[in-house]
Amino acid sequence: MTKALKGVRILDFTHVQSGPTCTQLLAWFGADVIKVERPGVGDITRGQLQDKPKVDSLYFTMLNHNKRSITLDTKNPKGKEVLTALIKSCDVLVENFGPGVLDRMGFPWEKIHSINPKMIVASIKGFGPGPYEDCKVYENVAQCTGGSASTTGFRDGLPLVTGAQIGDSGTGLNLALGIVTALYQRTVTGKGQKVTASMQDGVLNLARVKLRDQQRLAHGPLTEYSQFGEGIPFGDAVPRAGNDSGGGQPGRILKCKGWETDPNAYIYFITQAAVWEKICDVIGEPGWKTHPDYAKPPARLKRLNEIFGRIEQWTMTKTKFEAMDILNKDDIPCGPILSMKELAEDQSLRATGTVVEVDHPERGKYLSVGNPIKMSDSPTEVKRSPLLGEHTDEILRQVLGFSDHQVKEIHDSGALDPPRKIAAE
Ligand code: CAO
Repeated sequence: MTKALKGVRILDFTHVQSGPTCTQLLAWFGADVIKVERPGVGDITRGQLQDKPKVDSLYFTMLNHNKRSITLDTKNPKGKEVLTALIKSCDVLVENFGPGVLDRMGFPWEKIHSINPKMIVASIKGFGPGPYEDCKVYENVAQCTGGSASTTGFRDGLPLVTGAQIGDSGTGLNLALGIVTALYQRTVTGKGQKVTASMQDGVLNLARVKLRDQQRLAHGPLTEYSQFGEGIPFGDAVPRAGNDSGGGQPGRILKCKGWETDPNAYIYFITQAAVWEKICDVIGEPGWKTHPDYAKPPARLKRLNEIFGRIEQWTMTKTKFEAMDILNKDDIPCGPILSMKELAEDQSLRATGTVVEVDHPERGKYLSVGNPIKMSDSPTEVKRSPLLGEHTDEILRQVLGFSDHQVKEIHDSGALDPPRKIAAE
């Protein structure tokens, strides 16, 4: 079976997390992804959060599957020649360098476009044009500046960052979509274009419902927030709403059997209006089906603490999985809080390839998250990440067509070695 992006070649200048998630997805769809890394160092994540000495970290291996690695000093004159050849033979250049790095390297958009007018140049930056455009950005900076942190956490606590990497992996997804869209447009125009995705924009896009609430606030309190039922006035900005649901159906995280010792013995429970009567039966409050204080959603909004307190009395008598089974029989929306341990051991996620075991020559077997997007005609095989520079000669010869003599010249030039330190005079 063929792969959707077979024949597309990517010059992958990405590092850390945001960019590599994008190119990993493209590689899973079949693109030939050539990761260009600094000689001797490589992507900095190879050596970060290492669990085994001198072995590529899980941080790196889990973000760089299915790619080939070439080391190249792009500040060396011969290195620049090799980079120019790569630009000529690739369809897309993807980068998430700090602002201005590509220009300082001597490869601004205009130059790349003149070398290869069909090339798509795709970039992730922390911010779009504006006061912060020159700033370097990491995940939590994006969460804080994109509206996520100010709306996450409890009203009386600090702003919180989430564990899901919405700034990095979220923006990587946006860029991947931009790239395939530009590839599609190129089939009509024959031209490349610039594609940019900023991490602040990406986070704000995911925090869209909170911008919705910001505008609703001008017309009165946000009645589905617990704060409303508690009689606490709203300020002029959307507050943190704890575990309240972001939609129109009130929800909460509730304790389940074992919560005293298990930090994940909880379930998310949604009091969807359509199944309210079933909820009343399950928790043993049939009288609430007709009682004017509970029967209709607007009446319940003022009593969410009391209602969820009563539901929790019931969930505490069940494990999260027992509660899930019982509630799902009645179509009551809920979800157990699954730990990473439980997800790692989940056999259904293994069966779909969402959790995969990968073998690596230096670290042995490890688990990774596979392709979250499933296509019936472009299946994903997850292949281990490359060692630093593992494919340098292969790329010089097979992709760029350099002769033995030329390859020797490139080696002799120092373009494939770490820059030599010049002794102080
Ligand atoms: N050969 C020679 N030099 C190379 C090279 C190569 N193959 N690859 C990279 N370099 C050089 C660059 O040219 C640059 O040099 P100058 O600063 O002298 O021009 C240098 O490496 C550093 O690049 P950088 O600014 O991208 O890296 P950093 O570690 O200082 O910053 C980061 C990292 C992530 C903060 C920054 O890249 C950034 O803001 N990126 C955009 C936002 C982003 O993607 N953030 C997500 C990070 S994951 O949380």
